[in-house]
Amino acid sequence: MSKGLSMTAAGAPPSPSRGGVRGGGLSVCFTGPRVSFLGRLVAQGTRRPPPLPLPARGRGSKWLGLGAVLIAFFAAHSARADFQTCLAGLRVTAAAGGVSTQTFDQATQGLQPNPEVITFSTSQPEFKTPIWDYLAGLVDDERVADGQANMRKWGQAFASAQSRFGVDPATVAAVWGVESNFGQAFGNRPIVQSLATLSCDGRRQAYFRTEFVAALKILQAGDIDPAQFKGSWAGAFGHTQFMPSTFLRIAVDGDGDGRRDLINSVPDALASTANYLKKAGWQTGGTWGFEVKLPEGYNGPSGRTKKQPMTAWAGRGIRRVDGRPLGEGAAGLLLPAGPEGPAFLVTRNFDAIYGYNAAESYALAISLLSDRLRGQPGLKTPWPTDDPGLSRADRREVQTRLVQRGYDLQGKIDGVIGDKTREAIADFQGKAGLKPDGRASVSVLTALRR
Ligand SMILES: [Ca+2]
Repeated sequence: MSKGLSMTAAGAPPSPSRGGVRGGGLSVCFTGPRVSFLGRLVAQGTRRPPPLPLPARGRGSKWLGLGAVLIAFFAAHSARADFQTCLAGLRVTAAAGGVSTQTFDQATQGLQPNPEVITFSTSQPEFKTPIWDYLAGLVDDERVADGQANMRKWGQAFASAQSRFGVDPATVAAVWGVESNFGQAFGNRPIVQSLATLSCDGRRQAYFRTEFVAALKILQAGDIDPAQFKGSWAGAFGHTQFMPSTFLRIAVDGDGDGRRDLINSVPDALASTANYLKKAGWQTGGTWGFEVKLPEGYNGPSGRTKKQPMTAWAGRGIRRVDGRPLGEGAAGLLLPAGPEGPAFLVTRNFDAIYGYNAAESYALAISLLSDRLRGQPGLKTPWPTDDPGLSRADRREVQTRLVQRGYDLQGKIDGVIGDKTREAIADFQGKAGLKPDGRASVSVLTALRR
């Protein structure tokens, strides 16, 4: 599930980077007073060693240098020993969970921890992404066109998922589009290695141990080819970025070959997504909600979970922007940017999408994309900003124009606004007399086009 805002996976831990906007810009930081074994590995590897307490000068420096090398050597050696000790414990845990020793030994033979995933799990986003930037990248014309093409291409699989689980194609397609860009972005980190690493160090080790054991059970059942078992740093994988435990509970065989393969089978992934939403309370034939217009000076209740009957909302003067009646049932009033921005009445189906990845911005992205995939127009009410966000096509243009002006983006014209792009934008903004906030926005693109 999606990804900054980029890494969401069904059942994945809330992460700074879920859902579509896969974020770059992760700084190396380890929290807490304890230097973890991976911290030690990193200290020995990619990070510079700590400064020496004495001036490293003159005769003594050679010996001080040797001392630092020896310390690093023993630290790394000890870190690896810690990981092997941890793996031995995981072997016992996995066996208790029904994983055969053969499965465990095959999957973990020669396994080394990957410090990079700890870096991801402990890093904090440096930039708070405004909702309009988040949505502009996830719900753009390109994703709508790709989604509609895929709905035609996989029409039979969508229809089959709908008849089995009662979830309409546009909703399932929207999840697919946000989770993996319709199968274009799965993540390429080995799942077993990532989860073993996260089981032995960093935050939420108990959670990741459960996922680690679930991953081994998937391999043991033969659903996924071990060589292809790759995904996000947190262990989400496949077209719909399920976590292993979510896979065990929810994944279904959509193409009838007897395997549940969310990596190679689009029909399996679509059916599994529909099953997820159904289990999360999806009401067949219902809507996620709709955009509404508030009466002037509205100061009544709001919030996704504060549901009231539609009649109560109508009584408060709230109308659909398309002029149709509010309809039946109950809804909450969602105001993602306060009463001055777009407003939505959201139903239990919105909550089902929210269950996929617990962020209202994520659920709104899926909902708005599904409307666009149905051929409906976008939002009527503008976001309360004079500098809106950019589509991925526009973000690529920003990157292209930055490179033309001599900025080094390391060859990446990918529409993903990571640290390098942000730094270049901020520098350009400063020179252009704009506020140097590093945001890829309309004002920056306009200035770059001059
Ligand atoms: Ca299958």
